[in-house]
Amino acid sequence: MSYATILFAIDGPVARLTLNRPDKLNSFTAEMHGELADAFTRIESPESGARAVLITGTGRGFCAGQDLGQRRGGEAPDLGHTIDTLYNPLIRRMRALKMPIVCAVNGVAAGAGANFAFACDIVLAARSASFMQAFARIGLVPDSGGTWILPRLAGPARARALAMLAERITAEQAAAWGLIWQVVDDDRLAAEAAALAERLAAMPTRALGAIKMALDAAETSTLDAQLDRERDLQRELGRSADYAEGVAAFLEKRAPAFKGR
Ligand code: T3D
Repeated sequence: MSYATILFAIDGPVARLTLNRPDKLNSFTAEMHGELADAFTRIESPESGARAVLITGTGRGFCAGQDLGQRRGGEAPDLGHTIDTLYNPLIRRMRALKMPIVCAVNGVAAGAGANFAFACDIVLAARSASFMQAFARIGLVPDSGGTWILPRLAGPARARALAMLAERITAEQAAAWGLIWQVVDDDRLAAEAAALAERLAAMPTRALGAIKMALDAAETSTLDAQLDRERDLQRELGRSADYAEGVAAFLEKRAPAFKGR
């Protein structure tokens, strides 16, 4: 499938999605949002065979957020409209996707680009990469879930300073603050992220989707409600082919062959 602003391929069980506007640090345009939406529709299709997604960017940036060239001059734009129709559906879709999303942050991730990365399930970053909640520099509030995810990942004190000061932080700082999973050497990023996506794609997909859903739900649940949710999920997963295979493989002392069912 060929797109103008992203590269997209479903390679066996791994869907690879690469932002591809390197001269503008892969910043988001309406066209890119449309292409991402189309790619996610393909990934979600039961025929896709995808069981994990790998997201990265081309060139020296990961994503610099909204393309500000599209906001030049003229009348004040209705940003609520673009958030409502483009950014929020993208983040909601990523969080609802019933398979893990690995993000390989290859360079600067700024504005909505940073929060797009944080909406993925496991984030690796190149040692030279950086993160910036650029919004306050242009008079905006962190969007794409930034005000929700930052305090949860980094704690309220760091979230406030990150959002208000809009300073650029290193990948190592981001890892030390719990914003991302791991920093890897630049020349190892692509290989390590691909290996991680392939590893996740071979795991019991329904269980990974349930983990993702349960952890997100826990953010707004009581312990009581969460215990009930875990019971319900365990009941459902206990009837899955992958659970039967996992137990059989353990008892037979062999590697499991999960099918994502
Ligand atoms: O509008 C809505 O719909 C609401 C939604 C908003 C969501 C948002 O994301 S708001 C936040 C938007 N993003 C920013 O404010 C970040 C702007 N970019 C920067 O601050 C810096 O570029 C970086 C810190 C990301 C990287 O700095 P540096 O020095 O490494 O690179 P650079 O030289 O600034 O950028 C390289 C090129 O990319 C340059 O183009 P040129 O001069 O070589 O032709 C630059 O203009 C372009 N670029 C970088 N970011 C953007 C961009 N072009 C358009 N939009 C960008 N966001």
